[in-house]
Amino acid sequence: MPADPSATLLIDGTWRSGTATFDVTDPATLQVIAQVADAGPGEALAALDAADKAAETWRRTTAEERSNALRAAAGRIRAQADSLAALMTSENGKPLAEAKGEVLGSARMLEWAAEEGRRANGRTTPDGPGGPGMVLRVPIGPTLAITPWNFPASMLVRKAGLALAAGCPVIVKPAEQTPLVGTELVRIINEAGELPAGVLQSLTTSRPGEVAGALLADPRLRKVSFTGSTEVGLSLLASTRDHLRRTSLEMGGHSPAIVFDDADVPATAAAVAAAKFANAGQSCIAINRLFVHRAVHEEFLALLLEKVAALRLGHGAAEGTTTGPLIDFGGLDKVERHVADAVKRGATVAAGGRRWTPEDAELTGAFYEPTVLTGADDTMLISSEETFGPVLPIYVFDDDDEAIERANATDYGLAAYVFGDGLARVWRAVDRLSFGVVAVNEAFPVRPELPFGGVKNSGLEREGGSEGIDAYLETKSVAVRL
Ligand code: TXE
Repeated sequence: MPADPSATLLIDGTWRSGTATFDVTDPATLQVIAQVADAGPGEALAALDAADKAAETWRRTTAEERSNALRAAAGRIRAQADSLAALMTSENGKPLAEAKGEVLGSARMLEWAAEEGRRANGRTTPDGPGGPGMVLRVPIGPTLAITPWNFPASMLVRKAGLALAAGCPVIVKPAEQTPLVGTELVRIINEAGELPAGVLQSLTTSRPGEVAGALLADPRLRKVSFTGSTEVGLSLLASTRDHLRRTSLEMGGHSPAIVFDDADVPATAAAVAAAKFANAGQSCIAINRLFVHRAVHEEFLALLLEKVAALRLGHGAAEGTTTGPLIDFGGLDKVERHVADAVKRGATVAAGGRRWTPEDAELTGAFYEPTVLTGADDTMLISSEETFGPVLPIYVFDDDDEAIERANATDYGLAAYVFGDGLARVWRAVDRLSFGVVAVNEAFPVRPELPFGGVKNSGLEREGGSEGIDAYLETKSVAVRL
């Protein structure tokens, strides 16, 4: 750690304090746990100057050198997984085991980026009039990564790792609620990878609009990669009206899950509970609408309710906690609004359905009980808006086509889940679901080797897979006359 713990701005190879700081709080207790530097537009532009200078240096390193740097960083992250997880839990609230899983997943993503960056091959074309043609893949240039609070390690490492592997300098801007683990990861990647100044930089700020605004107004910024709300994502896209630049957006989802009547019901109940209630439901791929075939509905519900009854709310760092608080009371209000609307329109609360009142008086955060609603229908708010909380509405269906059609009836298109055994039936659903990611009998469809991202209003471009590297490369065609 540096002498001044609020020196959280990494600009041009030096850790700096800002002219001001802002507080970071533990969402379970609402206690202030740290103060970090509050960057403004001036610091943002200093970072862009350094990134612009570093772009040529970084591009000229070999793919192997970049790969080695990322691999070294991944090893260091693995070695420090416990302390990074504790830091994440303190600012995000998720249980330690989930936080550690996310840290280790981030190391795997870096390792993937390290490997895949070495395979960013172009191609040659057959002879034209005077000779062959070549298709080169070249780094885009300085990039900005704007990341959310719900997965503060994996979102940041995914974007930064893929950018660095492709040969692009990257400025990361972690969410204001969770700047600590992101800053620590930047420190580790920078040190372990021995990165040249300006290649990886970090801006903590409570004024994301101003900081991003300064960078977006500058044509030297060649790419922005964003995960967060639809509103902010669309504003980033609008900024390309003045300076056209590549934009990767991941703006949430409204994931359906379909449970066919030939599914392994106990395994499906366990997978659905895991996919829904991880991170207290605050995930862009959390199941938001669960369609269950009438023939297995009763058996499934009983098993699901057992799983939900076993969940334990509490401080993420406490032994046995499975479910932490929501990030803030704004998130809680939205959850309450959705549940009240569903109940008013005829849904039944089968589990939860209210704020959690802990015995421990220190737990003053926004806790909400894991909730299951039965008798949901497509008119409810919860059926069209992303809840981003621990609430699972169940819809009963009789016919596969009907379930697929209702599952597709959303403006979002990030992830969908299918549970069943018959290959043809499952395949038909996979084929017809309009989503960027489809999970088959699987609770966690995120793997480094699979491109992650959505269609429709869920976003643009992909992270992970070879597509994840492509997102940081431009194509340059060379026509040769010999
Ligand atoms: O998102 P914001 P919030 C959804 C989810 C949630 C809602 C609001 O439904 O309830 O969005 O969450 C930065 N210019 N998701 O308010 O504000 C901000 O600092 C540039 C889905 O937290 O979009 C942070 O780094 N950047 C989701 C990032 O954008 C700006 C994850 C996300 O914050 C900015 C999070 C601006 N004007 C929320 N304003 C997912 N896809 O998983 C804010 N930011």
